[in-house]
Amino acid sequence: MKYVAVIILSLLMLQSCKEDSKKPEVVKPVKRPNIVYIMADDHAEQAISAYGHPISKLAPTPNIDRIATEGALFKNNFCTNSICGPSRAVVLTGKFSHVNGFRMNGNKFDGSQQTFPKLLQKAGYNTAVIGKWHLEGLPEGFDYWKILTDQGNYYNPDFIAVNATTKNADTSRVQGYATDIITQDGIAYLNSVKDSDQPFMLMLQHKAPHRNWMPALRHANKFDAVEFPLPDTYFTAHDGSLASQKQLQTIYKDMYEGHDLKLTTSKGSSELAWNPWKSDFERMTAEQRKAWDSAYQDKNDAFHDAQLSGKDLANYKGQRYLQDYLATIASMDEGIGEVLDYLEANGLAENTIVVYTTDQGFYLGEKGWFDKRYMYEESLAMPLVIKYPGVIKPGTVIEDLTQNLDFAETFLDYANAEIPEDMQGKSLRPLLEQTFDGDDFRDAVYYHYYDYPAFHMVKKHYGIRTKRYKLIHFYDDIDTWELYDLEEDPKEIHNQIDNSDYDAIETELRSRLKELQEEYQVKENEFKQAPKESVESAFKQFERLRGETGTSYNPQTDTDTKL
Ligand code: SGN
Ligand code: CA
Repeated sequence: MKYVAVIILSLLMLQSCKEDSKKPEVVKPVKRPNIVYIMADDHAEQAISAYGHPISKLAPTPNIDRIATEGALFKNNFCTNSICGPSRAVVLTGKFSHVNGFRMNGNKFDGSQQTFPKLLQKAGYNTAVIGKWHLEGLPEGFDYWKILTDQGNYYNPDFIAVNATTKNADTSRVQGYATDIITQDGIAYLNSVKDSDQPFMLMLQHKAPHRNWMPALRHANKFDAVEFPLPDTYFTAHDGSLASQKQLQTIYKDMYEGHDLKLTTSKGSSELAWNPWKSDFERMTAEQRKAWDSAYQDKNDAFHDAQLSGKDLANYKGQRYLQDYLATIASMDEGIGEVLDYLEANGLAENTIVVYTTDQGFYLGEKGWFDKRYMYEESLAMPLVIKYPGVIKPGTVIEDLTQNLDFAETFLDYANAEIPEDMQGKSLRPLLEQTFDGDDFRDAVYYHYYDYPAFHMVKKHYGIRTKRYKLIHFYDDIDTWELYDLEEDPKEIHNQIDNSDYDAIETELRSRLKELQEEYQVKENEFKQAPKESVESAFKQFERLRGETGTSYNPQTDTDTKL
């Protein structure tokens, strides 16, 4: 009898547990903030005016700056692995790539694992993701989602969403410009939850300003008359860094003249020069294409008239790249303004945390490059601004070392939900509220990039960055170490690894690096080299893809008649 009673009681408990897991937990009495997490793709700090870089002064981002002015700006926020999918997986899980399993683009995110949206949902939040996803598989842990397929397209993009009637994930093409569509969908979601008692968390994730930098038609000529300052490392020789010599991401060597730079084959023609993927342009409607061609006609004709070569051509390419890159940001900044205005107009601004960030930094001509991947500053840095009226003091500037690893913990902390022990970052709340009183929030960040051989052929590497120094080990094909003194050499041009003045620092960095690897549970098998043949064939394939347009420029060997 006793046993029967125990069994019945257990069954009842099990039943109530099951019901509990279906129902959101009882909301705690505090009013928990909503979270609007806006994330761009490849948006460099150099292109956000709140960070004050000369390029951004000529192409300001007033709405992103609004978040910084009303809240906090992080000056030393870094990604753990400078590439799209992996950075997003770190944000969702609060765990390094080697723990969440998503090491490089093309991996499939294990959606069954713990993520902060799932935990927020469990804690009673309504959750949504709109825009770029790029984790393969479909989002889990979201009450509403509508994602771009794969990398997404600027014009008339395809979205996957759950069909309300059939409950299947359906793909459909949406007419318009990706950034504007994502903004409008975000506002529609906000509109649908604004009157609910449930707090919400929206991830609004743009395609812009990702390659191939196609601006909205209204911005196609926005920067035509502007001359942007190209970095003084634009023609750097990469002495002392074999790893930097071996990439395929130099603006004047590797950019596709049609696809990337929107150059045409000859004067008067609207046919694009080298354009290995036609689909970005072919998916435009005839009307969009006509407007596009006429917007680009004058500058392309002027380009053909100028007959540029050598260094002049290399400089010109840098300008064209920046004009388009920054023009795609203009639409995004406008959209962010609309979202901020919406929150204000609907009485939501006070109780909503707004975050703006991107998946990783980007090169705007530093070292001659575009793209990201390296552990050098431009691509390691991840812009981050956060506002929460009444909680974060306007104009707060945070210099401490922080990472995308900390985002999940921060959101859970503000949602008053438990932060799981196995998350590897820490809540940024003490920094945001200026209550942190320890010596160092974090003395060093750990980094590991795996995506090789792949686009741009940046070799695998890992390393450590402290406030002042950086030590990197490129362990694939080449086995080289690099050490930079960021105070003496912020542009990372002088590798000090062989300079005996830095021996003591090197020893210290190596030992701290080891400790971090232990702390973060990095196993031996994380350092596998790619098979030699696959590297060779990838190099060939990407060099072929670059096309033989005859206009690539090598500042070290090419004689320049115009100099
Ligand atoms: C595409 C781009 C690359 C870029 C990767 C990764 N080429 O392949 O330049 O490095 O994506 O970008 S493209 O011309 O086809 O756009 S990421 O943001 O997804 O990591
Ligand atoms: Ca990216």
